[in-house]
Amino acid sequence: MSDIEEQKQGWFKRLKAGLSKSSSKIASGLSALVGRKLDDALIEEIEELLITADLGPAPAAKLAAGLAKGRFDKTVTDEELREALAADIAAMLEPVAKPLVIDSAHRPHVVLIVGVNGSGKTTTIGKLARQYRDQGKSVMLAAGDTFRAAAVEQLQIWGERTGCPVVAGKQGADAAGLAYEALEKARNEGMDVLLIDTAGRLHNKTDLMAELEKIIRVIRKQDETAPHDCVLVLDATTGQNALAQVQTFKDLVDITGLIVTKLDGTARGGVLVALADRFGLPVHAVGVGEQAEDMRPFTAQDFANGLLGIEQD
Ligand SMILES: Nc1nc2c(ncn2[C@@H]2O[C@H](COP(=O)(O)OP(=O)(O)O)[C@@H](O)[C@H]2O)c(=O)[nH]1
Ligand SMILES: [Mg+2]
Repeated sequence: MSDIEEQKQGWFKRLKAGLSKSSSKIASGLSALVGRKLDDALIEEIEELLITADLGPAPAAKLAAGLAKGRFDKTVTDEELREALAADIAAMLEPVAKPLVIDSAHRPHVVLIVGVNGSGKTTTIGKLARQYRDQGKSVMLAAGDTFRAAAVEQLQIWGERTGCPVVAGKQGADAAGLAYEALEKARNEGMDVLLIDTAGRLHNKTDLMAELEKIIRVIRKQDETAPHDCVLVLDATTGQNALAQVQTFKDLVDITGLIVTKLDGTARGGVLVALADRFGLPVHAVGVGEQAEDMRPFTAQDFANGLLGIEQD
């Protein structure tokens, strides 16, 4: 096996382990249904199972109906159903599986990270920083969540861990001013990437919108093409609530893509299918743990196989 293949295998193992709660829910649900003829009643039960696994009503209906093609009135096996569902889910996810690409024409490429408190923004910044550092890029972090002192310290720790400079101010400092300062510094130092953390006080939507708009306005004074990406971080354990969060943030700022975290801690990995169906936003990566290396690229077939608990070679 080549190094790259070995690395891929490792990724898939970790993704599969991270998705084990979701896959065991779907797999055990399916195995309770097999050995029967695939009739309308069974199709409906499968549809319900997929809805309880957070895939969303529309995709669940589409997937269940898809199973009937060529199989109606036939006895189906567990494996057959899982393989067929994985293939159809992969086809649904394929269009949104897109990595967060750093454009070297931008110096730096500015990524604004948004999301509600606790969704995993700061941790995701640490993971992205590690990933880009491993690719040999220079990365600067901006502690734009100035609301809580702990948030600034947390980002500073990630900076130390990943060997990236952190621009931080005092607690309560103006987030936009800090973002401006960070961009100025990153430009002067010729950084490849600037990752900007933000606060996620969603209970005060007006304040949050004002803050995010101001950050964007001031960084555009230096680079009118920035931010080059605005990534919404979503916690998969919130299930269907993730859909509402996307809608809310889309109303506040121009979201360019998603990163979905905490897939290791939940049986709700199916929500990725619902998100893809509803919004069609790129999914750049998924979080499967709290460490810097616990982020996987989002690849449609791997994810679908992981979700259905299918072995992969
Ligand atoms: N299990 C797990 N925990 C995560 C993941 N991402 C973040 N966390 C944890 O979730 C909590 C909140 O994360 P944090 O990055 O501080 O969220 P923020 O408020 O959006 O910045 C922390 O305890 C993180 O360690 C993940 O992918 N898996
Ligand atoms: Mg944070």
